[in-house]
Amino acid sequence: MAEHESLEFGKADFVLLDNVSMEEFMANLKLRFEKGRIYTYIGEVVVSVNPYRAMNIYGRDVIEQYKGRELYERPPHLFAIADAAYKAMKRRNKDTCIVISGESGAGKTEASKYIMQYIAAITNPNQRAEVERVKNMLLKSNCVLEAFGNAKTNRNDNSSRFGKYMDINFDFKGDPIGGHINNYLLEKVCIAFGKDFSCINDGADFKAVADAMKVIGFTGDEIQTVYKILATILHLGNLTFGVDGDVTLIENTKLVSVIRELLSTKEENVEKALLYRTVATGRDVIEKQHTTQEANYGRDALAKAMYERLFCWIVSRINDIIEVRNYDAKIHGKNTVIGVLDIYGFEIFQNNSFEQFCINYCNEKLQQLFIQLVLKQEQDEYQREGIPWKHIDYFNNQIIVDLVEQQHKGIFAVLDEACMNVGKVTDEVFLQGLNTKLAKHAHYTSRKLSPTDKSLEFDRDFLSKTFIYSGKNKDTLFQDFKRLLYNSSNSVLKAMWPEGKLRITEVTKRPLTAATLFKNSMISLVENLASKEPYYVRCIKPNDVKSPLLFEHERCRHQVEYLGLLENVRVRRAGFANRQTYPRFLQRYKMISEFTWPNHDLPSDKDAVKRLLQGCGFDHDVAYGKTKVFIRTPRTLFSLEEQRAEMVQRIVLFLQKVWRGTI
Ligand code: AD9
Ligand code: MG
Repeated sequence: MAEHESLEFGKADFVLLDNVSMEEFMANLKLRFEKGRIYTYIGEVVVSVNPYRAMNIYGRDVIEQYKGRELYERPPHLFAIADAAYKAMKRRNKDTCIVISGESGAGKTEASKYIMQYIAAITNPNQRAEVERVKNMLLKSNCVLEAFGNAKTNRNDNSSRFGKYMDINFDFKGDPIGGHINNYLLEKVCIAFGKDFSCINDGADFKAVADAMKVIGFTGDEIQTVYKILATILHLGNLTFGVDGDVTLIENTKLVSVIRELLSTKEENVEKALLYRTVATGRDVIEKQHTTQEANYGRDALAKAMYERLFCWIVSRINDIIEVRNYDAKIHGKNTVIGVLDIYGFEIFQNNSFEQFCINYCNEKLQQLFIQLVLKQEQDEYQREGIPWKHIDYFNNQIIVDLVEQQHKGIFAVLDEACMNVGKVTDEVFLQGLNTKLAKHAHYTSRKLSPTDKSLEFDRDFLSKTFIYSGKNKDTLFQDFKRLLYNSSNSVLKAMWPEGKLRITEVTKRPLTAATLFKNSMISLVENLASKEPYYVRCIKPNDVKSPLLFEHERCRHQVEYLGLLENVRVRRAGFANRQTYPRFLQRYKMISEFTWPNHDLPSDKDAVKRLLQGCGFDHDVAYGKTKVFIRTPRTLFSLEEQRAEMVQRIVLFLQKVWRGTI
């Protein structure tokens, strides 16, 4: 529980509320926001409210105040969480992760940057050149990825259109020695020609991005190619098609020459790929002319696919460069990891499409992980250990997650099945499938099948009013484009499109659908997070107008509700900060009590731990389970640690004297 803060700023930890009610929670959140205290704890979870103004709380001096301190010693801050994750990693050799969640515009990306900056600032005290290099690259890579992966939406001017999970690897000294980025891209980035992405929008910006890429280690050729791809995407946006009789043609042929040049291919190849597709019919291969509609569609798919491929290629190049290479670190020292997850937040627009569905499903998955780790496991353990416990109710959203991802009858499965249908109008098959398979699901409301109303409705905000256009689930890029790009004489570009190598008759395998790919990537993300010790930052967006002054009560209450924060407080308040098995506890603290040092003669380790804690006067702050002792407040643990450090020191001095023969 955080100290050093006067009560005029409200309670620094929601656990300290007099009554755990929504009213008190909201009053405290509002008061703190208005007093410029944007962070508040729930135990070890940080709740953050976007201040929408520059805060003078991230400087070097503040970093120093948090370095190496315990969570409750200082006012709540992201730095404290970053430090806790770092300490757990360093002291206890644990892989940890920091999961940042909240809706679009709530401040996740900003938080992830401050966390990275903090870790960079507190590591490498000896200024090792190699470590400095790695740190610099990790920070720079962030800026490159943002330039390509963020865009303005009506919710956030700098909205992440990709999810990012970054692992930072540390050596035995606790210094960063490398990293790895997983990106969770939305398959078909829904932004027409990427024109909203800042790196394309603004020439000056590209210069800064190019410089950052150079520092990271991209070659001149690579940067040139990136530039050419961006230019191609822009030109594609201006390309129009017309008809002459029954022949489809390109209206502005000059652009084709420009694109040819940029892509280092032959002019007639560009034209052909834009106007025809090659189809295999039995053993014959024929060239089929596009209608203008198909040509338009093909051009758009090409622009999107090029952008997406470029982004993935940039990530994989960055990974090549920042990967842990140091031979010594791999062989000898331990190599532990802190992961930082900054993913797209829930979003509900006027028109919601496949992308919103994926984003919101992803957030449901993360909420489920939070429930599993924070609410469920915790309560399960108390029950298992026989600790008196009154169960705390919460909405378990597993049912929503199942609704989306269940095999055979989940929404994704129904969608995939509909997309297998050749010939029929897929959207209708999809809706029919949903109505048949999910009619009885508690959270699915049956839909009309009118052509104008295809939106799905769920009694769950994140998924509500979504129109899943089935076309977005398929790999829609004509093979001809893949071959065109693969046959470029620009080796960087060629390498991005290896599947273009296949001849038309060799292309048989149906690529996995976007939904399946996304689902698989989410499942493995959650597995990965679950294998680490998690720390949470829960971001709240105070208003929709980016105002530093406005705390829209209803808007915030709603977020508190769906993030399950009140349940979090209840579980935390009733719960215990720390638990250890009896033998482990004794191993660590037995030297602080005459009853247990060097060995105890009590009937069991449990009795010995009881005796020890009674002796220290901490008996009131603990509970004794079947196999573990539970400690309620961190302060008790802290005090045990202090006593232990003191005793260890004394024992060492004593032994030194014995060895020297002075005793
Ligand atoms: V999205 O899901 O990617 O659309 P985020 O990532 O949650 O969203 P972001 O971090 O981009 O939101 O924050 C949105 C804007 O709020 C930023 O561009 C800042 O202008 C503002 N912001 C957020 N956090 C802070 C902060 N700690 N201090 C000052 C902030 N401004
Ligand atoms: Mg973001």
